[in-house]
Amino acid sequence: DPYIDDPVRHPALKVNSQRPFNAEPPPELLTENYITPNPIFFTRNHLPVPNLDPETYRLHVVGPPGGQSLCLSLDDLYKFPRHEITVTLQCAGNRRSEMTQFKEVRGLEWNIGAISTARWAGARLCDVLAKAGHQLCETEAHVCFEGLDSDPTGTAYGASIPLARAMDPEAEVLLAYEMNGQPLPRDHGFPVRVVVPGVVGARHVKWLGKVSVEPEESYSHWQRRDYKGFSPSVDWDTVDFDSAPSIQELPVQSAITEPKDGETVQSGEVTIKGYAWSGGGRAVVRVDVSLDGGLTWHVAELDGEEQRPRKAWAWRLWQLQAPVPAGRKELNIVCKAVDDSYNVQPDTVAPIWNLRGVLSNAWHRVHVHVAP
Ligand code: MTE
Ligand code: MO
Repeated sequence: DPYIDDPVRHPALKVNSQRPFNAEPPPELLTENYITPNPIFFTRNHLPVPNLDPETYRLHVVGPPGGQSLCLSLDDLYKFPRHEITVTLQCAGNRRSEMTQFKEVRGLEWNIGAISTARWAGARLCDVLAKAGHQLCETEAHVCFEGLDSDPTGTAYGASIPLARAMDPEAEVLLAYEMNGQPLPRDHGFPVRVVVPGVVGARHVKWLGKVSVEPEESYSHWQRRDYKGFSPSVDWDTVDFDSAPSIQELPVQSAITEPKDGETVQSGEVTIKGYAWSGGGRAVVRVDVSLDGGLTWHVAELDGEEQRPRKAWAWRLWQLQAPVPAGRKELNIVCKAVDDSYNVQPDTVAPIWNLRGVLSNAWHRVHVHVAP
């Protein structure tokens, strides 16, 4: 059993798959804290968790022709300027179960919890690449990452991002060795992972073993044959993975974490809570909430966390206290977020449905009963 050595996990996690381990926190725990506690941070593993020794761990950074390749220990990484940022990480498959309800898709049945937020610390990727002699001359190049987790044939997890993002100090791409003030937990990439603010979870390669600059995107399955979006008309017989770009920045997203679907709420006043986030550093500027399925709207109160322009890497938590209209027996609660490019969420799943069930960001809907 290649999974025998996997770490012990928190019992509150909702498990979608045991081997490999995939799990999300329940909605009400997800927005209890702005920073997700490490033990309940969602986990998305494609392979068994490697057990790496921090003493012998080395990160290989391939240098350019005429430059120097680096073989970095953890202590070597600590010598680069330490950079710390709050970043929300979301899986492309978050909220996939809502797509499944519309029409079958292939993938793990994530509810709304394949998203979490942490304070990450590490070396900036641009500093490490510069030390190896890389420059931003090849504007079309890509930085490829390889994990130290692998399948029985020895194939490692891999992904890539454009070199332009990697070399941009303002993009704040990290080689992170700390998560919320602790060494990374094993499930989240101990001892080193990539953190790419504003970009889909799949590029945040865990258990990082190798970094190289290549003329093409990573040839990994997860870069080329997965994590891409398609028209609702495309099925598994007609899909051409080469025809679509790999997902990088994610679209605007929000969801309701309280109350839960099917719950009974008191008459009088109802409190609604949730999260909202957008990719690419775009800030969430507003969350609209409806109690009547989208006929009339209230504006939710956003938390006070500071959002830097074009570097809003972390989610906003929001809440709304609203009177329950007299005589109502049920409420169709809906939320939708707006980001600072005025991108909005689509109202239904149908026009964004895709065979892999990624990029699921339709208005989130929760149906509750009102206590008599
Ligand atoms: N890195 C490696 N090496 N192996 C993986 O399976 N999964 C990716 C990414 N990095 C993965 C990986 C995916 S799809 C996601 S969504 C995030 O890690 C999840 O990170 P988390 O488990 O820390 O939440
Ligand atoms: Mo993912």
